[in-house]
Amino acid sequence: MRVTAARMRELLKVYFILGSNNCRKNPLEVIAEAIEGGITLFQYREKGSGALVGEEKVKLARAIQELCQQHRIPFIVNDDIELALALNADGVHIGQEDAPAAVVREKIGDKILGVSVHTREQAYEAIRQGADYLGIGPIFATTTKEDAKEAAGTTLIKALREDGLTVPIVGIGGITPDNARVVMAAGADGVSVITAISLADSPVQSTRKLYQAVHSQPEG
Ligand code: TZP
Ligand code: MG
Repeated sequence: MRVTAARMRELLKVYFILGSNNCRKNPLEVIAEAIEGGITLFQYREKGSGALVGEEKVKLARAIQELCQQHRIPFIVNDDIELALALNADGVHIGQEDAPAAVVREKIGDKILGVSVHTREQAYEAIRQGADYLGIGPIFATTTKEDAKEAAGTTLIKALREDGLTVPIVGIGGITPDNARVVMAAGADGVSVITAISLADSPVQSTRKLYQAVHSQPEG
């Protein structure tokens, strides 16, 4: 059975993304702390300079998946459909440069499918092709993604909500405990972050703060 929209919205609340090159210490330690702090979903995104490949990538993926399973945090793989299938991951996340969402949906069956979109057209197309949630960003400036587009703010999230679209949406890019509320107020169901947790002095504390920001009442 496909994930329900209601469950997907809950999973997106504090969505932590990480690859080995996003942290200064052992990724497993960082993820353990993030889990302790309250992340709701995890994505393994092993890419960019210094990223692991081949057996090393698979080995780390397996270790992270095991940790996530112990704590019942769904484990999503970025881009690498074959790895997701080989590990029986809970889902995959793809961008516009990857295979079309419909092709990926066909391959992964009922696993969770997330798609990054940058325009209204891309958003509707991703939904039509079977996305369970949309990733929208970069909302704020980020240096984490080497080929990231310019910060686009919350315009697209707001536009889709004004259209009446209820599909689960997560914001990404430069999100921190201090600006997470802005993303939620625009209509996102949650926030996805890399460095706000992976490079925090205390990943536990930073995750707790993100969790609080996402669950706090909108200002006004
Ligand atoms: N896609 C858009 S921005 C981004 C990705 C993967 C990087 C987000 O990283 P950070 O450190 O949370 O800004
Ligand atoms: Mg991709």
